[in-house]
Amino acid sequence: MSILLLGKTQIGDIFLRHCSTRSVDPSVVLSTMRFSILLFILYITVIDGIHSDINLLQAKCREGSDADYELEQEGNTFMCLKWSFWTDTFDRAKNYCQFSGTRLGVFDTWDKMKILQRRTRPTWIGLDDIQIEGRFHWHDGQEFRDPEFSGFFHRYEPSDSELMEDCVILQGSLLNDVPCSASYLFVCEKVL
Ligand SMILES: [Ca+2]
Ligand SMILES: [Ca+2]
Repeated sequence: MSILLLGKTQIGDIFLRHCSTRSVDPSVVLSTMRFSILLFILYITVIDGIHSDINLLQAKCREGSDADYELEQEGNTFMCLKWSFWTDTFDRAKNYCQFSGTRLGVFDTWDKMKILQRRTRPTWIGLDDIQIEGRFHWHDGQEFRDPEFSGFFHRYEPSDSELMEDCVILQGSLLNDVPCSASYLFVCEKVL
């Protein structure tokens, strides 16, 4: 409180006396203080910007009639996802997502795979080789190519076992192709 009662000149005098008794150059101290304040303002501005971007994505993720979509983050990657709590065939799961204007989840980077791997139960994702055997496509149209996506599947998968495995699930921590007629949980992705 007593500091508030001091005038600007008195504060300046105290500062100069403090510097001279400690043999410190006042201009160096002042420029260091100015630099620190600038850094602090910059930090606050950046953090504030990041928070408002996340809030914007969160709002976009939850807009619409289906309120079950949640924003999930891994590093700089954000995905807007809805995890089913019931099982269904691949086609029915795909149709369910499309009916809500979304798609089966496309997990085409390791950050996205890390989001998928938070789930432990087998789950359909947006990847299949239904059209051409052996050529998998993500449900954003992108082809699944090696070596770009090497390591996404389990060892010795995709196996197309008994020539009838065209749809992909998360199984354990990696992917496996299985018959599309099987029933699993699934994940829809709203593109932000
Ligand atoms: Ca196949
Ligand atoms: Ca397989």
